[in-house]
Amino acid sequence: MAGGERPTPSVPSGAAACSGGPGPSGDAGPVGAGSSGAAPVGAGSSRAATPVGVGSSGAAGPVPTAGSPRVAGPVPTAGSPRVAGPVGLRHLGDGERTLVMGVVNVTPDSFSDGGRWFEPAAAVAHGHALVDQGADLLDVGGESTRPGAARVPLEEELRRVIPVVEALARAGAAVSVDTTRAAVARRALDAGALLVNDVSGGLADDDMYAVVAAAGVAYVAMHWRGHADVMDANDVYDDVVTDVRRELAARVAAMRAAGIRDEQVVLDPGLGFAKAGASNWPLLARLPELVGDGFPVLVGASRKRFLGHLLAGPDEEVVPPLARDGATHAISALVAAAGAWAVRVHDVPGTAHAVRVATAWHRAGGRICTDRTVGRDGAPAVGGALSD
Ligand code: PMM
Repeated sequence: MAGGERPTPSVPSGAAACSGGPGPSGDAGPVGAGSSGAAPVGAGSSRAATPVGVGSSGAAGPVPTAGSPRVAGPVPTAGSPRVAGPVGLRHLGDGERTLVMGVVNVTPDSFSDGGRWFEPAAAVAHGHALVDQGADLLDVGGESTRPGAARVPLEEELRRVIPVVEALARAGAAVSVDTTRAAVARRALDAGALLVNDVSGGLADDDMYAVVAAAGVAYVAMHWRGHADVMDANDVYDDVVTDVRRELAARVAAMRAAGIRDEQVVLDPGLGFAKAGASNWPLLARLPELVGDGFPVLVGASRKRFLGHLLAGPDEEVVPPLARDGATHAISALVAAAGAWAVRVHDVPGTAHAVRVATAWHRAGGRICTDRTVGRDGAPAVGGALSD
């Protein structure tokens, strides 16, 4: 197993991420270069929250750096050519641009578009429309993960997802399957999917890693602390960024042990999952820390609740999902500028523009960096800064 041969270097804290100006094509130094040698900020924090309804997620250190020298380094930059995509997807995009993953929810009850693409023909037509609008990838899912949602039986998930994956893949689209079930992943890969997007990071189905390892395909491991019925109760963190990185590190260790190679792995901070509101913002503001861990990063902020709360007017009425696209575009530009590999969104045209803005920003020498300092108690002070 290639992954098992790799050392697990310490992770740059990101605290010095503003130093040095990256060139538009500036490759990072070797793996682990730029690490101050100090222990990662906040690593080893003793107060780990206990997720509800999930077994121990492990208490490893922050995410081990991936082996590729093209992705390591302390200064994540916009649309960075340093962030190679996962295996099987490197033909997408121009290598410098954050990719746009368009959402195809074949569900009656997803929070922002539930029911609109529930019929297979409508879902396939929607997928084609998203590609025409600029989507690089299509993420097909058959189970809503909105807070409180009930689980869908396996056979029903298969019935919803497989024909849509098959039709879109046959037409030449790069298709991802959004599932926590190994059996669905297996069937979707047989039907032509190139990537498995697992919001549970492998915690929901013990067979998932074996399927992904055997297929050798790209795999998104999202930060997750339990199914939709319990996730809001799990929004308990000491320092959310450090805790999420530590829990993702445990997933990386488990993936390596199961034979999944680093080049297959994409990590995702899991916005909105066990992050009801305020917890989402540090994960965005300090995204360079996760990007700096060396794996491609996917961000799924699209139309999520925390944006509805952000945009609420004086009456405090939460803005509905379809009115959250402008905020989603802004986040897409920011995380693209911070080095995200891809953004998962419902509204593709605006996001395609947003990531192009980020690429232009990067090519002109702009960068986003963290500007955090370490508090007296050793905890990081949350903060992000834009600089150009
Ligand atoms: N969010 C949703 C579904 N799948 N997958 C990843 N990797 N990351 C996410 O943030 C994510 C996801 C929920 O959104 P939806 O109900 O609109 O699909």
